[in-house]
Amino acid sequence: MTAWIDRLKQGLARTRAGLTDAIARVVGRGPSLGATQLEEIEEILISGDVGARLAAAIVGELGARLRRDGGSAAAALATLKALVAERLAGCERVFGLRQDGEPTVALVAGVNGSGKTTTIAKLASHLRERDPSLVVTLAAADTFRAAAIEQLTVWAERVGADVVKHQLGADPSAVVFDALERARRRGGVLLIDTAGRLQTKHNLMEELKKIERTVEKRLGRPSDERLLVVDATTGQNAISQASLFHEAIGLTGLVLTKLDGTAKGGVVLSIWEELKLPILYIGVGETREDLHEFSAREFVDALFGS
Ligand SMILES: Nc1nc2c(ncn2[C@@H]2O[C@H](COP(=O)(O)OP(=O)(O)O)[C@@H](O)[C@H]2O)c(=O)[nH]1
Ligand SMILES: [Mg+2]
Repeated sequence: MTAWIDRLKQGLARTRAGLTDAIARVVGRGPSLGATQLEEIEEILISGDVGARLAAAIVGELGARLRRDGGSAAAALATLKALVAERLAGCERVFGLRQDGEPTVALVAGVNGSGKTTTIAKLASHLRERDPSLVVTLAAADTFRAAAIEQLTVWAERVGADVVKHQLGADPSAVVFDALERARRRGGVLLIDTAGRLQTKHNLMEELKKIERTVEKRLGRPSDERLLVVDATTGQNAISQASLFHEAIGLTGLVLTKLDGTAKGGVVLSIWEELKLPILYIGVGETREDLHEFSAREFVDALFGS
C-alpha cells in the first residue's frame, strides 16, 4: 500500500509541480490571501485542467471559507485540499465480479492510443492478483491492426490470461461472440479490447453498439461494465469524447490513464464534475503495476502531499 502511494506520488509529480506547488508559492507570498492571489490560484487551476467553471467555483468557495474562518494563507492550502476532496466525493467505484456463476463481462472502449490494451492487461493482472484462481479471458476485438491483436496476445501470456482472436479485419462482433462462448464455459471475467479509430467516429460507435448487442443477445443481459479509457493528457477534449461514447453505449465508468505524463491531473476533477461517471482506475505508468483502484483520498493526498 505504501509502495503504491509512493508510485502514485511519483506518477503525479508533474501535476503536483504544475498545480499544487504553484499554488503553494502564491499562498506563501504573504500572511493572508487577497483577491489577486485568489485570481492567480484560479488561473493555476485552469491551466491544470480543472476546467474554468469548476476553478471559479472552487476559488469562490475558498475565498468565502477563508473570510468566514479568518483563515491565514497557511490555512488556505489545507482548505483548498478539503474543497478538492469534497468535489471528488462519490466518484469512486470498484470493479465488481459477478457472484452468480455467470462470467463478468467488461467492454473496454476509447480512442486510439488512450491505453485500452495496456489497461486491459493491467486490469487482468490486478484481478488475478486479487484472486489467483480467477479465469481471465481477453477478446481481441480490435481487428483493424495486426499489431493490436499481437500486443494483446503478448500481454495475455504475461499476465496469465486466455485470448480469443480472429484474423486481421475480422468482424469484431464475431470475435466477441466466440469469446462469450469461451467465457460462459470457463467462467471468470471477460475483458473486451476494442478499436478506437477517431477518423470514423460514426462507424466506431456503430460497431461498439453492435458488440454490445452481441453481448446482450448471447447473455440475455447487458455487459457488466462498459468502461471508457481516457488519456488524461487529452485535456478538456476528454469530456466531449466521453459524452460521445456514453451516448452510444451507456458507459458505467472510466479509467484515466497517463496521469504520470501530465501536469494537468486536475482533469480528474472536471471529468467527474461534468460527467458524473465513476472513475474505477487510474494509470500512472506503462507497467502492469501502474494501474490502481481510484481513491479520491489517496489522489488528493498525493496531489497535495500529506
Ligand atoms: N505513461 C503512461 N503510458 C501509458 C499508460 N497507459 C498506457 N500507456 C501507453 O500508451 C500507449 C498506447 O497504449 P495502448 O494500450 O496501446 O492504447 P490503445 O490504442 O487504446 O489500445 C502505449 O505506449 C502504452 O504503454 C499510463 O498510464 N501511463
Ligand atoms: Mg489497443
